[in-house]
Order: sequence, then structure tokens, then C-alpha cells
Amino acid sequence: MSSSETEGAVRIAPEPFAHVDAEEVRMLTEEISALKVEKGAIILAHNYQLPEVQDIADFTGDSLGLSLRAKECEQNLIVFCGVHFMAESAKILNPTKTVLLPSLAAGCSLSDSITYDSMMEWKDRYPDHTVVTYVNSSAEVKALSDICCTSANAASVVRSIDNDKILFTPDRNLGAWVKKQVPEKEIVIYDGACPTHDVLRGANISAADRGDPGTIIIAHPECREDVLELADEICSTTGMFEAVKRHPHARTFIIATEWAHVHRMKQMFPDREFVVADGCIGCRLHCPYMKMIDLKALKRSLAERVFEITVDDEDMAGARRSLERMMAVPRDA
Ligand code: CIZ
Repeated sequence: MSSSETEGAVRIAPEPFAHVDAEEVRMLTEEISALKVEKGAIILAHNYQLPEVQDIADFTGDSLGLSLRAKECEQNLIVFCGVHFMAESAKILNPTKTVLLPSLAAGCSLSDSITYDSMMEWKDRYPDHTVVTYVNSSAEVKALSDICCTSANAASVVRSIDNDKILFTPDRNLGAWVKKQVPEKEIVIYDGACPTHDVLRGANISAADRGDPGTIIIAHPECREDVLELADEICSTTGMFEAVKRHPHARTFIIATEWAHVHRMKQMFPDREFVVADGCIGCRLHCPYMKMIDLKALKRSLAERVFEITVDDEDMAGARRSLERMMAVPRDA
């Protein structure tokens, strides 16, 4: 049976992007490493980046973790392999450093689902509500918010607020999950979603489950409720590494998030099996924007110093305030 055929209810898909030429990857990796030293740069890569981009990065992680890395590092030139709002956050938290995003096509549908106008419209509708905005949003939208949150701290942030009325933006699935955890607050939820996670259904999780004894299902909170109901663990990408450690006897993990995240999970836990919970046959949970940056784009970014991320002063100040308020909230609040 070829690796792309089905075996009973279980779909065994080929590794996405397995066509990447190994020799080309080796050459580009060497060139990028030399350029990085020559330019005094640091390369940061999000957990959803192409495996070969993750492999060449100095650090991999979630968006906030990477922005904080950018703060700690001595380099003043940061090449951010992720999507636009993440590079913006890195710039906001590191205003004196140069932040490059190797492809301007690396956008985010969830971030684009909320604009200045739509946020103002919702704020007008709910004037007594405190606005909590997921970091997957533009600097302009963060600046219009009272406080930011990540997928790791959303419930803690909402609990920490001295107001029972919350307007949660823009992710409706993350918002619904927070609402379940903080039932004492009245939470109004904006109607945005990440299409990569939102495509997944509980039925897909059940199909991916071969019934291996002790299989653990780990889902990202951007997934829909029917998926989260089946999950043993619900966490951010960074939280997923800790979740694996909490199950030392489990061999198989079904992962409900963007497929590239399992690359480092496999590297970190080579004795475990990670199965991506597919959304549909052959296409896996795939974020096209996260895959806009390949090694060629990364090399060009370093060589030509493109594309520099800038944020206007007003958005910079407002977004920084919302991010810093979030960072002041204790993790287990
Ligand atoms: O903020 C991030 O990095 C995203 C998009 C997901 C996560 O859970 O790390």
C-alpha cells in the first residue's frame, strides 16, 4: 500500500513538502548561515513554519515567546519567519531593533477578520465591556483594545479583569473556550476564526484515532468546540510540548493544529508517534500564509535586508500598552 492510501478508517498522508530537494536545502542552509553571521542577524521561526526553516532558526516558538527572545538577544537585526502580525509584535516589543519579514505575502486570515472599522463598530455596541484581543491581530486592532491575550493565557487574562463584561476578539473558538472556563463573566465574542483550525471537526479526530491504547488527543483552542470536547489536552503550541511530558506512558498523540508543529514535536520526542488530525483528505491542517517563507525567501531577506516591518507611532504605543498589560498578568490568575 502506498503511503497516501487509506488503511481502514485511518488516513496515512505523505509528508507535506517532502519534494524539497535535499541538496538544495543543504546549499541554501550553508548560504543563510554565512549571511546571518555576516549581517549580525538572528533568525526566529514560528512553530508553524516549514520544517527546513525551523531547522535553520536560532529559536523556534510561539509568537509571544519569539518576541520575548528578540528582546533578550544581543543582535539588532531580527529575521522573523512567521506571519505579519507576529513580526509587528516583535517590532512593538523591540522598537530599537530592525525586524525583517522575509515575505510580505505572509498574512493571517484571522488577523484580517478584524479591522479598525469592525472593531469600532463592536466597541460602540458594547461600550461597557473591556476589550480583550488575541495576539493574532494587527497592531492597529491591539491599540484599540484594553488588553491582549495569547492562547496560553486567555482565561487568566479574562479572570484578571476588574469588569464582569468582556468583549473578546477576534477568535470565536478561543473565545468560546474561555467563556467555558470563566462562566462568571458575561463574555461577548467577535465572529472571527482561523480557517486552518476551524475546518477541523470532531469526526476528523475520530477518524485519525486508530484506537491505540492510551492515545492522547491534544488540540489548539482555535479549534471548534466539537474538537475540543474530544481532547485530553487543550493548549497553545508551546504548551503542547509540556502536555506530551505530562503523559510519559502514552505512545501516540493526535495533534489538532497546523501540521508543521509536529516537526519539532517529533524531534523532541523521537520515541513517540505524532499524528496530525486531518481536516480533509490529502490537505492536512495547512496554513498557506505560514508557508510563504521558504529558504530562498529567507536568504533574500538577509542579503537584501527585506522586508522591514514598521508600525506607526500611535499604533505602536497603544499596542505596546495592551501587550504589556497582558504580560503583567500572572499565568495562573
Ligand atoms: O500566537 C501563536 O504563536 C499562535 C498563532 C499559536 C500558538 O498557540 O502558539
